[in-house]
Amino acid sequence: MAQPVIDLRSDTVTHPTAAMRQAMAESEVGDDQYGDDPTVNRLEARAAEMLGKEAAVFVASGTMGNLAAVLTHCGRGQEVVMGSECHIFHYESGGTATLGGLPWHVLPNTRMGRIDTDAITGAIRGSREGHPITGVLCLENTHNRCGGVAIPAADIKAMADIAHAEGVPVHLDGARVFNAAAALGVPVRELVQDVDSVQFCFSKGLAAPVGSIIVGSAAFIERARRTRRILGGAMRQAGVIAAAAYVGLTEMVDRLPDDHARARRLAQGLAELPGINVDLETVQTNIVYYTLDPPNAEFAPRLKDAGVWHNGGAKGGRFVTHYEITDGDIDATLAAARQAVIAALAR
Ligand code: TLP
Repeated sequence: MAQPVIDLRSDTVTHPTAAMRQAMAESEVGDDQYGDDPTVNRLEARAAEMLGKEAAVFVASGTMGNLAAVLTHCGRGQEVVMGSECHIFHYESGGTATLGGLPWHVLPNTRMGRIDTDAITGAIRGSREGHPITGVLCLENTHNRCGGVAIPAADIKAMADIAHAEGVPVHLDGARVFNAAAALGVPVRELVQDVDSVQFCFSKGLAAPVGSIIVGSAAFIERARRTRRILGGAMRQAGVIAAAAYVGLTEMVDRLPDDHARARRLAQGLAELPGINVDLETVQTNIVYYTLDPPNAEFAPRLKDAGVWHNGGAKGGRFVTHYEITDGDIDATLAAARQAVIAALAR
């Protein structure tokens, strides 16, 4: 019989929980474009309240949340300031530039997912006619490509304050902001208090099948609703999916530290294997990046043969833990990784 798959490619691969499926089946729905869907309304109210903001709007994906938020902040031709490792820069198909006519100003991310405050100061444009007008500063927390690091509120504030002093709003890609709050042991609202808008995802560690949300001031969210409609993202009986997202928000947040502990154990185990390097300082949440030195094209395929899926190539890759990953899965992954490394050494 084929081995069961241990799927560590991402926390996006999770299946809805039994409670989610039940809530979906029983959800009360209405036409959301008339504001009539009670389940969507309840989700938006709860998300806004948890993040300490006035309002929220439910969207189809994290990418749509970032896109709608950035387009709402910026007028056509305004410049988007972002970090060199951020998701908006790497994985959103250039949407804000393509659809919004927004040029990008990319600043180096530090190893720990921050952007140097002097660099932000230098990036914000003055009034010179030849310069684009700075439209928004985008931050990310947890920072995916920087190892899933959790950025404390003080560091978010230091970066945001510079933008705000120049009248530039700040958007946070908080796809995994609840992981950040769990890792730092603070209420999520503390992490977002200094930014103007936040996008966070229900379909990652919170395990819902679909959906993200933008939160911000009531006036901003009203404008973001219009942007969502422009993008074709205004929905009808979306309570069917909002019901699962609501279960994610109310039942899946408190268990995130379990994912973090498993990621930590995986990272420590991998770091002990010859030829595998892990920057353990950056392993703070549910993401583990590693590099292979020397490169080893066999490593990922061998893991796959052993039933362990992750995103990896000859030079390294990424594992992500989530609620379907058990302690036994971590043991099995480490055993498979050990085998793969030994096989490479024997050649
Ligand atoms: N990230 C995915 C991939 O696209 C890389 C993953 O597996 O981690 N912001 C951040 C920080 C994200 O990590 C992601 C998804 C998104 C936004 C986009 O969310 P979706 O996939 O719902 O559009």
